[in-house]
Amino acid sequence: MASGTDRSQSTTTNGVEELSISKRKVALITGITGQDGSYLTELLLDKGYEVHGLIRRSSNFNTQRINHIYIDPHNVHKARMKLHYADLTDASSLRRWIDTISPDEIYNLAAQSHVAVSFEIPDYTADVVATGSLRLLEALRSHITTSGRTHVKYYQAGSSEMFGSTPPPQSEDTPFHPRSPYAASKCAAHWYTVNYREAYGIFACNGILFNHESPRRGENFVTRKITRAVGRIKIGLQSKLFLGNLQASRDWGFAGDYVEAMWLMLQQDKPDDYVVATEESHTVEEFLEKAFGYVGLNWKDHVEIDKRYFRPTEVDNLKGDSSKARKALGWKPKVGFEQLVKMMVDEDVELAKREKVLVDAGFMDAQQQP
Ligand code: NDP
Ligand code: GDR
Repeated sequence: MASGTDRSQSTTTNGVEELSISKRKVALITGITGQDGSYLTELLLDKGYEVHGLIRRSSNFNTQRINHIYIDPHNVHKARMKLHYADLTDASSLRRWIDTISPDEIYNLAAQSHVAVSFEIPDYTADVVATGSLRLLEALRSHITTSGRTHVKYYQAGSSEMFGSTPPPQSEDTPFHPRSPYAASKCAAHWYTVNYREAYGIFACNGILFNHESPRRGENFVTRKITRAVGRIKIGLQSKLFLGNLQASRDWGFAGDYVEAMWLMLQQDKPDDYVVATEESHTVEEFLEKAFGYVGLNWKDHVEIDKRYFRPTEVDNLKGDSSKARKALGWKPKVGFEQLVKMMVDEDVELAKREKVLVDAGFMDAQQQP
């Protein structure tokens, strides 16, 4: 699906089309195939942007979350989302695409984003999350220097994991104490972003986002792991769910709400850093109670603890203070905890029903997940 297109290929000989294209804002998103990338793309397309996404090469297509908004690039009148191969570990690709696309806004969402996995592949996590962000900032700095396009804005996907063991409520003034290679790498990316803002005057913002979930959440994050299991247990495709620490507490919001905060940060007159959170925290156990209870099940009948899912160092308690974002950006979450759980369970019950049809027809093993 990725193409080698550039902006000039989007223009036509039709004057009206060319005018509207030249006036259109252009966004570049890394991590477009991820949960947040898909919601942000929808938001920006709705606002009339042309959206370019960098995707990495994989042996299977990794574009499931954005397939529904993909239009063949040969359809120049309609295709406003374009995909290009690049990788945060490949500086030359980042530099080339920034120069070719000439974006007005860059959203750096790409990451090895799984905290537990970062203990298994720490070098790679640092390479993508920390040094990858530095590569992108450096490519942007070089682009601005050579093109004179000083208005380009940059968003860095920071994380509440940076606060780690510092007790809640956590705000922009709370000291970082990262508890994983992932979190330490996000701290580096945060400070690279601050430094490029101070050293070169680049419009660069850090969004310090607390956990945000959705039916598009990766299936090995705890909320989706739970709602997938609830759906499959309800439909009779599985009976047990193995989890780790149930006492960790998280400030869980809806991803669709959080991408709006990213966009708002880049619409301000001055660059700054913002915490984005619901200001409500719940334990994994509370999530279990709500999700299983919603479909009339008792989580205690199905959940077993597996030590494999405990982390060498845990983040016990996250609860954000997002008063700055609420005041300065006029942002607030629309979806609350209960609504989020129901939205995810509803979608995963439907997904399990579709799986059941395949299992019953002999096209899929019940143990197998698509
Ligand atoms: P996902 O894991 O769903 O998406 C990560 C994206 O990064 C995917 O598109 C992935 O591609 C891409 N990616 C991974 N490695 C590379 C690489 N080497 N080069 C280029 N692209 C790469 O994350 P989310 O959408 O949930 O999160 C978006 C960002 O926000 C991440 O940086 C995450 O760390 C951060 N964050 C997320 C929070 C959350 O609660 N969701 C909270 C705070 C911060 P592929 O599809 O091929 O795997
Ligand atoms: P987190 O999300 O580490 O907060 O990072 P995750 O859903 O992985 O874990 C949340 C909490 O649940 C506990 N837990 C389990 N976690 C997983 N994944 N699997 C289990 O079986 C399990 N059992 C219990 C964890 O120990 C933890 O305490 C997410 C990611 O999106 C990051 O990229 C992002 O930066 C932060 O949120 C904010």
